[in-house]
Amino acid sequence: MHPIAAQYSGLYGVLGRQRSAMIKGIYVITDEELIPGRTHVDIAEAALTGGASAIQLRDKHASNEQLIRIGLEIRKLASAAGALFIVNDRVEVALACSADGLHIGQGDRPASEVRALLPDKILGVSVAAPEEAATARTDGADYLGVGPIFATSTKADAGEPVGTGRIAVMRAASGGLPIVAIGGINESNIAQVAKAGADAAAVISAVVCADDMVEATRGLVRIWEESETPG
Ligand code: TZP
Ligand code: MG
Repeated sequence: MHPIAAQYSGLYGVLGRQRSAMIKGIYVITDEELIPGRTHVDIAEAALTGGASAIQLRDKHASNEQLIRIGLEIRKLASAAGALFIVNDRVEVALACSADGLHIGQGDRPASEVRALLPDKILGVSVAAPEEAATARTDGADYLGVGPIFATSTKADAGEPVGTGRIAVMRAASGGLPIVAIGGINESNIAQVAKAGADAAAVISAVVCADDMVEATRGLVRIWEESETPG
């Protein structure tokens, strides 16, 4: 490697470790389609009040313009709460809202391309197989989304549940990147996810469909803190 390139790759390595260290706890993903009238901002505000450490703005249908307006609101709320703000899929929205990061799946733009566009942001990549985990790391991912851990009806094409055992398998394949477990996680099973060694648990319906979103988030945070494994 050219010495200048080596110097920069070392710098990105340091930045990456700092970014990765912030991925922990309860990560709430917004979804306006589950409960009519519950907006992305309502969900984010409640989740942050309840102690979520990260909010992801996820909307497959809204325009970039609409999402930028919403994202700017969530940006302010997350900053005030000391939480991370991550955008799903949309590079332009993440940039326009000064989000902390972007989350992409295997069907989105390649992670290496997104990393080049967003050198300073947290980059999360959903992975289903150990080879995808290794590639995501090489491409510059800061954390891996792994799931669905349990059955979920929130994402139609999520696939069969992989179980909590997949968390350790993916971590081994990723060279130690933080793992965000997702899919069907709720207050009755989140302790298993923490004990399996996940760094964070991402939830949609467990918060968005709860009668009281603040209390639901608080409950998940409490169980997580009681159950997480050190390190
Ligand atoms: N990716 C894998 S499963 C899933 C996503 C976005 C849906 C998670 O939703 P829920 O309601 O927490 O099961
Ligand atoms: Mg995607």
